[in-house]
Amino acid sequence: MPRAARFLLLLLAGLALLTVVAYFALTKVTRDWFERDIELRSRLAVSSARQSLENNWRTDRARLTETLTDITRDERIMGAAACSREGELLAATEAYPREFTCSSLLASMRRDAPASADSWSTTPELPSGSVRLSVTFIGGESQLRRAVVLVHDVSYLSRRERTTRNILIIAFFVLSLCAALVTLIAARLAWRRWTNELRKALKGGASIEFLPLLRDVRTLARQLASDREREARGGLWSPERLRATLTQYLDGERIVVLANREPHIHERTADGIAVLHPASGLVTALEPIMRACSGVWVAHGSGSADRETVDKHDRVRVPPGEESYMIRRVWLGEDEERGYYYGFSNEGLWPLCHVADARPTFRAEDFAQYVEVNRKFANAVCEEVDSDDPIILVQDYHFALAPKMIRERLPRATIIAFWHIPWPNAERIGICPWRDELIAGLLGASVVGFHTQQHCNNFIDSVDAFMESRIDRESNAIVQGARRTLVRPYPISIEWPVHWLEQVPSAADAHVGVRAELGLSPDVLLGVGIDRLDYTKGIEERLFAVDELLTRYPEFRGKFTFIQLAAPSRTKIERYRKLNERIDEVAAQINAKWSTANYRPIVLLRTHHEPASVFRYYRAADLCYVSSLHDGMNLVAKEFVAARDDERGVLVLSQFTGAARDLTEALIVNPYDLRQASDALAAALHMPIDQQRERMRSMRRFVSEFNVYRWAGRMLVDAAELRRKERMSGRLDAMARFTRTGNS
Ligand code: ADQ
Repeated sequence: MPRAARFLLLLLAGLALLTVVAYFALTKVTRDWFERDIELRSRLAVSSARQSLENNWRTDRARLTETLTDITRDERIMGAAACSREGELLAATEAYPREFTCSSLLASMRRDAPASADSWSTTPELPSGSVRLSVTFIGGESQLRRAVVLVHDVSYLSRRERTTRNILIIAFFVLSLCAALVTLIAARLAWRRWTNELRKALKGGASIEFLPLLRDVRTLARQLASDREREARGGLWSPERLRATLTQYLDGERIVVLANREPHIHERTADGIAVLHPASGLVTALEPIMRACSGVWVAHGSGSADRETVDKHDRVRVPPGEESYMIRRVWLGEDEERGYYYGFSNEGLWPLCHVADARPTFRAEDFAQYVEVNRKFANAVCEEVDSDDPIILVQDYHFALAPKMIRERLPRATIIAFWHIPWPNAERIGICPWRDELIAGLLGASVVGFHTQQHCNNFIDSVDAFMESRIDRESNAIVQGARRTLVRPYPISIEWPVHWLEQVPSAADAHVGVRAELGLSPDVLLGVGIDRLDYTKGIEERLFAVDELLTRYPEFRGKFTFIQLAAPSRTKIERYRKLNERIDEVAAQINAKWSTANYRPIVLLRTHHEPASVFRYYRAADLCYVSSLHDGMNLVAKEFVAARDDERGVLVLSQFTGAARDLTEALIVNPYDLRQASDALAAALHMPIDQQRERMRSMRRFVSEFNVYRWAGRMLVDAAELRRKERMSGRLDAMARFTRTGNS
């Protein structure tokens, strides 16, 4: 509860207490005062009629009654009576209530008052309300000789008490209102003072040691405000919104994507030419963007039937049947592929950027091929553009040099370079003999994007360590001469909804179908792992975690099977071949340990699966375990979430993936810690349905909102903003030059 509200509540409680105390105190004081007043009046009334009362006491009852009637002329005295000392009623006015007999009154007085008292009073209740009876004695020697009883009307006393109570209640409400108002005003003033102070501090009033922090706060606040504004304006990101963004911010210009892997591969098979979709996170993310925006995707033509399917400009329209964009294929010779792809990219940069216990290998001849192939692709890109300021998306570590090469040919181009894998710290980057070339190459881009802020920070530190440039930390930009390169985090995602799901059976059907197909018991609990066969994915550790689960949780023996889909990848590299063999060995070892006549704990499917088939496995599983040892993002985790429209299934996710920052409702584990991982697997298998639903629902909400259209849209909007600024400053420069020439 806010402090002001707490204060106000306390104040109101205090006021209420004060009102109650004041009410009782005031009532008591007024009562005492009225009682004393009545006594005084009685005495005065009786003493003024004393002579007449004494004269007629026993002798003339009619005159005595008259005298009593005279006394009742006082408007507050309702009746009067004269009693003898024996308790006999001698005379009484008409209105005197006969139930108050002289004998009972004198008896009560004898009981309650001291013998010397010359007056006494009591307040009996009558059906018509309260009255006060006062007994006053007249006469000499014996106190009880002559008693005059007066009946006083005290109804006005109750009226007064009611009025007092009402006034106090009104006063309480008025005071409460005032207190609330005062608190509100005080709180607002305090808030304004605080925000003014903060604003002053942010404007530079703060001491110097806080400046970097303040800069960060300012940048963050600006970013959040503009994000919020943009998001509020556009709603959820979708292909339509992305198209609209392209038209609105970039005049509908088409996009040129440069990526090593092509999204549709034409392969020669026994049944003719087939179109395959590679197992690649980059393709999974980028392909929906191209379908939404159209343009050209420049890639290595790697399929056995690729050459047969292109036109004379090496282009082919895709996807088959839809044909919304074009692939421009670039052909590589064996040496080029060996040096650029297997060599420098995958034996050098891949292990350099992943902390996964693999040593990078750098060969000068590989790097030479890398340079040449980057130039070849950069040239192909420049051939595909249709203006001198196109929008070009350069993808991944295969093309670190291409942005600079393209910039040299198209100085006005908007180039966005996205690095799909982690960027390590400056010390580690420093071990690459061509680190300067890599960094300089990337700085040819207008925007360099990474999945996380940490990777951005590492990149900026690397620039700081190895390059001649100015770092504008306020806007996270690198300034070289008149050019700026923004360095920004853009966490990648998947399309939403995933179009492949239209071809996939429901979760219930997939559950039955997959188990039957693999010869598993229909009620076996199923875990699934889906990866390219890569040592960074932690497949070995994953299988060991299953072994640990069966060792420590005997209830799952014979009841839990883990299916590993592993698409062969980079098989020409020794490290990957060894991994292939090792995974086989580990799976066989675990199966030998726990298998029975009709039970297998590990099912290893070491083939490529088309996306619809991958999604069927996601839907059939009770859990998905993503155990990467280091991963930029990992889209498998997000795909599993997208597949589960039944809101069932549990995601167990390595803390070393970018996705662990987004999918916080997954069970997050350290994949090296087998005990912890096996505990998480057991927790997943034991998890009640409603908890599964709650977690899955929340993750689905996140992925649907932070989808790949948002990823692309934000990069394009940032690039457009930079482009607008550059055009503006270009125009200003031209004007300045014109003015100078005109003056000279
Ligand atoms: P990848 O290393 O390829 O991506 P990931 O993001 O998990 O890793 O994507 C893998 C893709 O391949 C998924 O779409 C998955 O469905 C598919 N796939 C995996 N195994 C398959 C199989 N056996 N058969 C068919 N398809 C399979 C790189 C980075 C990641 C980053 C992405 C996107 O390493 O960190 O998330 O780029 O930026």
